[in-house]
Amino acid sequence: MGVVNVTPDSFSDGGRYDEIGAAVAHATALVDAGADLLDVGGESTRPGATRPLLSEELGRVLPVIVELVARGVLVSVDTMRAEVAEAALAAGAVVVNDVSGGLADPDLLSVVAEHRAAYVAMHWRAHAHEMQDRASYADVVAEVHAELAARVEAALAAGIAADRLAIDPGLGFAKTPAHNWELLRGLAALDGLGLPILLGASRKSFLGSLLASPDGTPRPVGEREDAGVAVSTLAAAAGVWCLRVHDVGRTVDALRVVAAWEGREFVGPGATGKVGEDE
Ligand code: PMM
Repeated sequence: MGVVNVTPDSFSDGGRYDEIGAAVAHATALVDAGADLLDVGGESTRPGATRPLLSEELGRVLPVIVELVARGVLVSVDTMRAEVAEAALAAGAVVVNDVSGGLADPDLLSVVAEHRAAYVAMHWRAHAHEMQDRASYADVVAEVHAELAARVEAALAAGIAADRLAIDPGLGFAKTPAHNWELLRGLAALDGLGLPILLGASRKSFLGSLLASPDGTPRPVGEREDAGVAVSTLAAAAGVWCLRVHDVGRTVDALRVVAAWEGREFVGPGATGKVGEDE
């Protein structure tokens, strides 16, 4: 899943793709690099961010979605709002990626159900301005598992079919770096929910902290890509279904390595490489 943030303030690429033409060009490059699906979002969820108006969010994402759908690209909309999900699905998006797992806007789940769309329920506790105050757990793996299970129940109760659901532990959302690493170590526990797992680690601040210089300065956003690819590699080897990333090309290379290592054929757009083909 390639990330297309159409926001002026996202932490990693905010301000770069906030104009339709630039966003579509960026999106097309991600598809060329091997993305199966593009996640178009118009609300920054970085810690401390303020929410855009509904009209602003719609105005950012809809023109880009319309353009990408017209080009035959599979589109996911990254939104917490029922109205945005409705408009995006009507325009041809096929997945709703809701970082709040249906908590921010309870109407969103029935919109997804009515459209028979796919739904990603991410673990979430609060909007960006207060989420880091909620980063408190006795057992982060058990609590994220339980809270996600409740969101899955809500999605099923709203009429979303089980085979249209995926879950995401929500790295960085109401989580400290230590919580993120614990969740990654405990990823297998989420398998208990029996659903595909999506993971978004790309460029996140826990990687900046991990790679901080000796004086404690976090590694800048633009220099975290190799660490993100390392997380993607390990996650894919652990069976994660979908990786939400900014650098699609390098991630696809990593996934090809994992497939070759496991003796599997790489399945992806434009995939031609088979294990051993050039020996
Ligand atoms: N992270 C961000 C935005 N949307 N969606 C899902 N499902 N999982 C994530 O981890 C996630 C997300 C924030 O990252 P960005 O600002 O780089 O898009």
